[in-house]
Amino acid sequence: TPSVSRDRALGLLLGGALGDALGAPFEGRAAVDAAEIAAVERAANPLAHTDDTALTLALAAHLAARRDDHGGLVDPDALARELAAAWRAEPWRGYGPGAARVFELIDNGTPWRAAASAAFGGAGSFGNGAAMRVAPVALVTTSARQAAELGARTGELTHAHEHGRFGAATQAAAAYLALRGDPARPVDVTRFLRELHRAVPSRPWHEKLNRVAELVRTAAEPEHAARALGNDVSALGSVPAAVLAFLQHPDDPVATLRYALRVAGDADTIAAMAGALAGARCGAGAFPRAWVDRLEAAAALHELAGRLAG
Ligand code: F2R
Ligand code: MG
Ligand code: MG
Ligand code: MG
Repeated sequence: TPSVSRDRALGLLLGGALGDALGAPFEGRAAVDAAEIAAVERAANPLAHTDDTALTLALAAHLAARRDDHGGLVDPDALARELAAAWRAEPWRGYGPGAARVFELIDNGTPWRAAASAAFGGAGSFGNGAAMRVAPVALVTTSARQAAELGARTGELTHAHEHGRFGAATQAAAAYLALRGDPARPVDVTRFLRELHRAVPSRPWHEKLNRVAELVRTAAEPEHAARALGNDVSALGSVPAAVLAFLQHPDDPVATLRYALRVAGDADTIAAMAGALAGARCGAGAFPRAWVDRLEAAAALHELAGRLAG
């Protein structure tokens, strides 16, 4: 497999962080309009990230350290402890209540499988927390299928419900396809979505991905996409909208981010996932310099991109 350029590795990481930080003020809102987004873009304040980026940083650091050691791609027990340590260090980053409880158990020594399985009365979490952090998996894998499998394995550390895992698998495969596609050729939407179908053996996911295809075909507005796909904190109710935001504007990361923010609902997370896909395809240079300079996590993301590229 040809190597990943530093620009695209950095784009994947910065795109996720920009979506998270630009979307944070809008999280939970029923609607977001273009003027509000423009005001957040124009402001000069630092762009603070939330749990989405905090956990992405922890996962990316784990992948980079494993790569330097020539170990397996992940060490699940160690990764679970590192994710829990990221929560412990900054519990105020906006974590979901289920996630906080799982991390607290792991941090206190409970094995991750027991901790994740105990969530929500034993159902496990179907939140999008596994999907929102997973994009860096695309940087160390060599096929969409492998990205999906590794994504699911990193997801089940906290998300025992199948939809939590499927969300991570879908977003990981999408990030792989975005990263490995030729940016000089238009994205083949049908083929892209066919690969995502293969990544997730699940009727409800296939049904959502079919709707994504139709919404691309009709150039649906974000408000309509939110109703057709969902925009909530569940994986099934947010990952499809993020994939759609990317596929609506695959060669314009700023347009992808704005579309994702206007989907509203879990805006930070939908924009983080969409931004990672856009940056993976178009590279870091496609984001406005002024936004990147405001990112609180910029230095850490640059360092990790250097270690994960190549
Ligand atoms: N949690 C938030 N934002 C709202 C709170 C913000 C915070 N209080 C603040 O402003 O400071 N954002 C972050 O959480 C989402 C990722 O969630 P994750 O990590 O999957 O967490 P959790 O708690 O496991 O799941 C999220 C919610 O989904 C519902 N849910 C999940 N599984 C369920 C099940 N089996 N049965 C019923 N409900 C289930 C619950 O409502 C969970 O709280 C991202 O948006 C991130 O930005
Ligand atoms: Mg968040
Ligand atoms: Mg969120
Ligand atoms: Mg390197």
